[in-house]
Amino acid sequence: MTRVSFIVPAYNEAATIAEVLERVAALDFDKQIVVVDDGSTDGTPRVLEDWAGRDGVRLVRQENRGKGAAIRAAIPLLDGDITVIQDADMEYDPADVPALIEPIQRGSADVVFGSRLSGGRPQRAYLFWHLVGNRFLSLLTNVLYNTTLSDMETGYKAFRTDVLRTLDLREDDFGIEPEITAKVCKRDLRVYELPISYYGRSYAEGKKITWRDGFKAIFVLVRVRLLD
Ligand SMILES: Nc1nc2c(ncn2[C@@H]2O[C@H](COP(=O)(O)OP(=O)(O)OP(=O)(O)O)[C@@H](O)[C@H]2O)c(=O)[nH]1
Ligand SMILES: [Mg+2]
Repeated sequence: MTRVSFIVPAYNEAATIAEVLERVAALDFDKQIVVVDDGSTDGTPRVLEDWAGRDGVRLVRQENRGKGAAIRAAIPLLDGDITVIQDADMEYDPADVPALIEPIQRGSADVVFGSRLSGGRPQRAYLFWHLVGNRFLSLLTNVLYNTTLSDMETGYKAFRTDVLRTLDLREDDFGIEPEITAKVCKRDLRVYELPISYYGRSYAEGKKITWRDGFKAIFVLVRVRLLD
């Protein structure tokens, strides 16, 4: 049976982290859950106390350095065959994970992206300029790397763990998403995508990514293409 590792980056997610972890824990796989809380200032650490010491759960605490640093801190601890990045904000539904990892389990894919922009249901209908930005960044990815991804910025990415380990990730902040996409596409890996649901939240509800991260994504996509 495949063992699945979940990386859960969590920064000030007290409202949703417990539900996310319960839904992940309820999935019917052999699994490991690595939660990285770097300096949350809300009730997140208190919620996580209940999860410390549970079977297959690892908690990492460190100084706040961003989503990328959180993901990178988790990588050396992974012991599953497949790794899924699971945001802590309930935008991405763990019920989509079995479908997400299936192409890896059957031996067809090395990496699978869950796409919010290819007909998954339901989708929150909001944030027009984010949609424009995500479509543009995906188009740029496809031009630079000769791929056909519809949502390179998606938070739901699944990997063969040995492949994830070799990506040599360096970004600390949200630059990790274009860095992962670029490095995966640059190498001769089998990348698949499939539609997922997306229960998007607003900035008032705690969303943290901004237009600055969008500009940085352009820079990272081009840099990896030309230099790395
Ligand atoms: N540990 C840690 N997690 C973070 C940090 N910044 C963001 N995250 C987590 O990364 C995930 C994505 O952050 P969001 O604010 O939801 O970003 P978003 O704008 O919704 O973008 P996506 O969900 O990635 O499309 C959430 O689980 C956050 O808690 C950070 O500095 N440290
Ligand atoms: Mg989010």
